[in-house]
Amino acid sequence: MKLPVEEKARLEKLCHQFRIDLIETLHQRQTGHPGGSLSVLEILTTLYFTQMDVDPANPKKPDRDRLVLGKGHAAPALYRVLAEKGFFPVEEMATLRCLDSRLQGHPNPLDTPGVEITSGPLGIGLSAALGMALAMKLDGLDKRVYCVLGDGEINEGTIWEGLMAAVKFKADNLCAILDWNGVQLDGVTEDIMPMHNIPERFASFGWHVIQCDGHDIEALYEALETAKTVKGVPTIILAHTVKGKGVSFMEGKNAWHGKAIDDASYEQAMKELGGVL
Ligand SMILES: Cc1ncc(C[n+]2csc(CCOP(=O)(O)OP(=O)(O)O)c2C)c(N)n1
Ligand SMILES: [Mg+2]
Repeated sequence: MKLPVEEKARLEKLCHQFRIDLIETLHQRQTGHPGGSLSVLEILTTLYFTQMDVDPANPKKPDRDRLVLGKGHAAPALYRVLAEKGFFPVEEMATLRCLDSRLQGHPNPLDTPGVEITSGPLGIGLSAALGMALAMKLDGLDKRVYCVLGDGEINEGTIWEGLMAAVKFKADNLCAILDWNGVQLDGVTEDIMPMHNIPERFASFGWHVIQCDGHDIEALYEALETAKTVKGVPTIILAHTVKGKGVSFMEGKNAWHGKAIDDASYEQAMKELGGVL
């Protein structure tokens, strides 16, 4: 199935607006994680606007698809997409990380409508997502669980335990998406902990592996559509992305992993994105 051209254009425009809005919020609040939020935007947007069955009016309806943001530090991107879906007002983004705000630095399902599980400690998301996927099967629900992982996050041993278990339990309603931006908090992922042959590694654990451009909404859509047809094993989409995507001086730079945006950088970023200062 093809994504209609108008829908693709609409979602691309949305992602551009999300980039501007995130720079605005993170500058205003002087906190947050720009790099990993900018790299995951198309992934989250494609999931929420072309795939997932969720209802902002009834966030806990039992027969829903679920998303686990393993790389929980990209919460600002998740919040912006959830706000656009209607889970809470977009204006609430201005309260990011304020005391008593529903939008904390890492996702919290007790406070934030649309958030499924706490994440932040890297490595816990995949196993949690697997538990949800298996529970859905036990409940006879034909729904899916998506788990977005960072490429630094997959250094964690718990990820590899989850990968094994998902194959053993034939969790074909589980789809992981790797935000493969090549950079983590303090450097290039291949330097911090070399993980050669990433596609072969996942395949050798028994997962169905798909690769695509993680900033190309059509490619993501097609990968997600294909994943739904894979039976008997879970699928991982290795989405090639750029950390800090869209802001030249942030792209590929671990320095922008979790840095507050100063005034000069804010002005430069807004100029590049065509945002209003
Ligand atoms: C268990 C654990 N160890 C360390 C950290 C600190 N930390 C937060 S983000 C991050 C790097 C994550 O890199 P990656 O998964 O590649 O994320 P992205 O590049 O998408 O931002 C680290 C080490 C953490 N949150 N959890
Ligand atoms: Mg990374």
